[in-house]
This record gives sequence, C-alpha cells and structure tokens, in this order.
Amino acid sequence: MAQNAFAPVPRALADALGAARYVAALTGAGISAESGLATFREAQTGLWARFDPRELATPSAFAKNPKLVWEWYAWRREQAAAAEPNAGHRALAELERRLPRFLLITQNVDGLHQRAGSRNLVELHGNIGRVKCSREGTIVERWDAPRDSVPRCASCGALLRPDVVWFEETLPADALAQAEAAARECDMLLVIGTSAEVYPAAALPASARASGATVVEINPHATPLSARVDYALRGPSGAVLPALLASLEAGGSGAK
Ligand code: BV8
Repeated sequence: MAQNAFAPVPRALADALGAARYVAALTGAGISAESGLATFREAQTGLWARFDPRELATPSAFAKNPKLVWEWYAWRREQAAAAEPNAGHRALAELERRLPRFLLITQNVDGLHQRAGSRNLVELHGNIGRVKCSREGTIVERWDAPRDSVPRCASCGALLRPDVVWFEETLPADALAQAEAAARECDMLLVIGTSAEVYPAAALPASARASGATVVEINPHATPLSARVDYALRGPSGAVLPALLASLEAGGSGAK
C-alpha cells in the first residue's frame, strides 16, 4: 500500500482514539476537495466565477433571480453526481464500522459520505440531490426541467428549489439537536475540512471542548479554530484520515 504522505499520527492521539467510547466528526467542503469539488471559499470556476456563493445561497437571491440560482444548483448537482468519494470519505465510513459509537455531522450537501458507506450521519445543511417545493416543502422526485424557466410544483404551482439550507435559513431542528447532543457527549470530535466560519455548525467544536472532548482539526491550513484544538493535523483529509484509521488498527484498543 502506498506510504501515506502524511507524518505519523501522534501516539497519544492514536491511544485516545482507541480508548474513545464515542467519536463524532464534523466535516466541511474540504473533505470533498480531493474528489474534485470546489470548496465554498475557493474562487468559483467558469460561468459562476463572478458570483460569491454566500450571495447565491440565500432566499433573497432565489427570489430575485430564481433561474440563476436554480441553474447554479443544477450545475453543482451534476458535479456532485459525477464526483467519487475519496479516501477521506471512505476512512470515515470505516471508522464508523470499527469504533464503539460514531456520528458523522456534515455541513456538505454533496452526498459523498453516504456514497462512501457512512450510515450514522446528520446533514446539517441538506442535500443538493434533493429538490423540494418552495411553498409546501415536500420533496419532489421528478420534475420537468424547462430550458428557459425554473420547474414548478405539480400540486401547487410554486417554484421548486434545492433541499439545502440557505444563509439566513434555520437548520433542520432535529439534525441540529442531534449534532449539539453529540458535541456534548462525545469523547473526541474530529473537525475535518471546514473553515469553521459558518454558524451554528462552527459552534460545535467549542461545545465539545467545553464538555471535555478531545478536539482534532484536520486541515492543510490554519482556521479560526486552530488555536482552540488539542491536535491540529496539517494535511489533506484524503491522507490524514487513512493514517488515523491505520493508527487505530496498529494499536488502538477501541476497535470492535
Ligand atoms: C442560521 C448549503 C438562524 C447551501 C450552507 C451566529 C449565529 C447564528 C447564525 C449566524 C451567526 N453569524 C452569522 C450567522 C448567519 C450565517 C453565518 O454563519 N454566516 C457566516 C458567513 C458568518 N449562518 C446562517 O445563516 C445559518 N442559519 O444560523 O439560522 C438565523 C436566521 C436568520 C438570521 C440569522 C441567523 C445557515 C448556514 C448554512 C448555509 N448553507 N450550505 C449550499 O451549499 O449551497 S453553508 C456552506 O458554506 C457550506 O455548506 C459550508 O457549510 C459552508 C462553507 O464552509 P466550509 O464547509 O467550511 O467550506 P469552506 O470552503 O469555507 O472551507 C473549506 C476548508 O477546507 C478550508 O478550511 C480549507 O483549508 C480546507 N481544505 C481544503 N482542502 C482540503 C481541506 N481540508 C482537508 N482536506 C483537504 N484536501
């Protein structure tokens, strides 16, 4: 097996992972970067280069120009469907199988965690693969995609929209409650591929630390969280997570 480019995981961290009763992971767009999906803060490419995603992912953008927003999501939906889960997604799915208790909390909407085999999963910001009626909120499986306009709900005629949480929209209450409970109860929180700037998700690491959990940041770059974690593993999640899994297999006592 190719030697991981990433330096070995600190022994104390491997031991803590092996001894943990309950590990949670919080992921952001960075874990999908090695699957070829642009992260939120990277400059958008092509047609979307002139737009700031934080401006587009809002109810007001959709109200003002529904076709532009609908097409941006249709483009991202195709990108996500064409992407493959990477070694980082797969390592998290394996950790779920090996650890006594594991919950994956994702901010991502690309569905790659599910395709990698993760089951104990909370989607804080919805899923780009799902479309719903903008009035009734009901999920729509199929829709006619007219070339020059946004599809409408067959039952009430309102515009369809992606089933994602836009800025200034509240997160699904049950998903947020599950994530907040996990932050309070877990022994270890892995914070992977997130700039830790979008709330309320960005508040989870502080809650975990305040409850006594070991907080581990996995990110090639520093973030506002970096000064408040127990371990900062500076590398791409596609290399670091397999190394973390290998350290568990090498000696962690918690493996099932
Ligand atoms: C809400 C779905 C109540 C759509 C998204 C304080 C408290 C509460 C709310 C707020 C607050 N302050 C401000 C707010 C409002 C706002 C907010 O947080 N704004 C920010 C900009 C300050 N929050 C909200 O509006 C939330 N709603 O709070 O409701 C409310 C109601 C009314 C008024 C106010 C509050 C809703 C937030 C959800 C928005 N929807 N996504 C879509 O995807 O189109 S968020 C979207 O951006 C993504 O889902 C993602 O979560 C986020 C981007 O963050 P990241 O995932 O971290 O990605 P990013 O690109 O930033 O970073 C990537 C990282 O990966 C980098 O660090 C990079 O170094 C790293 N990386 C790169 N390569 C790799 C890597 N890491 C590992 N491996 C690699 N190879």
